[in-house]
Amino acid sequence: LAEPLWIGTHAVLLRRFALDLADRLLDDIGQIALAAPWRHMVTPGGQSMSVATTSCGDLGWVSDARGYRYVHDDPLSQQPWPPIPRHWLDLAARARLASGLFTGCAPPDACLINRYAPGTRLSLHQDRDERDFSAPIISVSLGVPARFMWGGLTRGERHRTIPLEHGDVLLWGGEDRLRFHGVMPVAEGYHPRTEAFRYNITMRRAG
Ligand code: MD3
Ligand code: FE
Repeated sequence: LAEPLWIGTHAVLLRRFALDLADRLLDDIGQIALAAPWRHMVTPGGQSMSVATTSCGDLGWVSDARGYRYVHDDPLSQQPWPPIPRHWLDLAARARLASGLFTGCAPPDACLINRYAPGTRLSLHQDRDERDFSAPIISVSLGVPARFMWGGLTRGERHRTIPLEHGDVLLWGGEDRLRFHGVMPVAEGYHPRTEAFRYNITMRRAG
């Protein structure tokens, strides 16, 4: 396994950390999307997001004209989101151990899943809809690679560009928790397990 790459005092990239689990994670995502289908959330400003999303866990992230928030039920089905698979939580715990950080933190209770088609991007933003900023966010990248933008605590600050590939795990919290970040438009590509798509899982403590 590659050495942890520290990109902040409380942010670490574990390259290929989830590679041996990737097939299973993708199968799980397919199952989750049967119960909670992919959708394009509408921002409070009225724009439809190019990234398709779904969620699992006790809380799922939604956006509409009223704003961004976490909710217990999928607004499409009006049913609870599917649970976070046990082994996803195990993966999050192992990533935390590998980082040596965040040992006392509460486990994730929310998981946002993003799907990027070619040309899809996620513009620079902060994740601040969670109630608990002390717990880290753990992300897993799957499929077609992307260039991740890693910014500062203000929108105007210059950002670094970090390639994220199939199986890469990124976790961050503490003083890096409120950094601006985003994903550059995903290039046309092909991955044997995901074809033209990129998927990203982010496990969070929202409640
Ligand atoms: C650093 N997702 O879902 S994951 C998101 O690849 C999101 O789909 C991106 O940003 C994706 O909100 C990036 C890595 C990530 C996520 C949130 C962060 C890095 C972060 C929040 C603060 C700092
Ligand atoms: Fe984000």
